[in-house]
Amino acid sequence: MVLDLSVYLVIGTRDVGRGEVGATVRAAVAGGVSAVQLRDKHASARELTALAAELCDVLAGTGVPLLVNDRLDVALASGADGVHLGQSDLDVGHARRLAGPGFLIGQSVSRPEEIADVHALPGGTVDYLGIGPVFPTLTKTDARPALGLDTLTALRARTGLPCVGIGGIDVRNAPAVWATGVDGIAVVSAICGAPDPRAAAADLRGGRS
Ligand code: TZP
Ligand code: MG
Repeated sequence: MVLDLSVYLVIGTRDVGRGEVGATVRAAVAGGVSAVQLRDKHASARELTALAAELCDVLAGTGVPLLVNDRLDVALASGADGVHLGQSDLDVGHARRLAGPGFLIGQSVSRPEEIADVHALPGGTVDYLGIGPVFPTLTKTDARPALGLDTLTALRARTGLPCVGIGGIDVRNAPAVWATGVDGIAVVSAICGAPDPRAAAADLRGGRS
């Protein structure tokens, strides 16, 4: 699976409603979303596995990978393409050992030390970094303080790994985020909260200069 992070949709049942997750993903992919992460902090393991399997079906044949937030077990069990892990989740070294090669692993970072930790691991452990929150966001209640564009630029410059910015990104500020040198922008509300998720995805993609 080729990793195109350009417009990376992060979605869960609290963002659009249980019945709307599949339809929103389908519309967003039609608009140009290139990667999807299922992130649902309130779903049980069973609910999350069922939803991930449903999204695997939605994405089949599109070339768009599905990653599951937090839960490597759910990602593997459901047939997803990868997992996205934060600093308090299963560490990426153990995750790679369990998942083997060819499975996508993303890691959240917001400090230089966290990037150095990734660089200290064997090459190929982590496929991409999620850097954020770039701007203040109401979507993640326990988010760290916003980094701002200058810090995002500086963090991005520390690594050769693909990077995606996340947090408070919308169609207005997306061009400034692209200008930091990231490989993609990750959004929840800019697509999930839009009246037309397909058009929102297309607008975000179009902001790349
Ligand atoms: N991680 C850092 S900020 C964030 C996550 C999951 C939430 C992003 O949501 P939004 O609505 O795009 O600001
Ligand atoms: Mg996590």
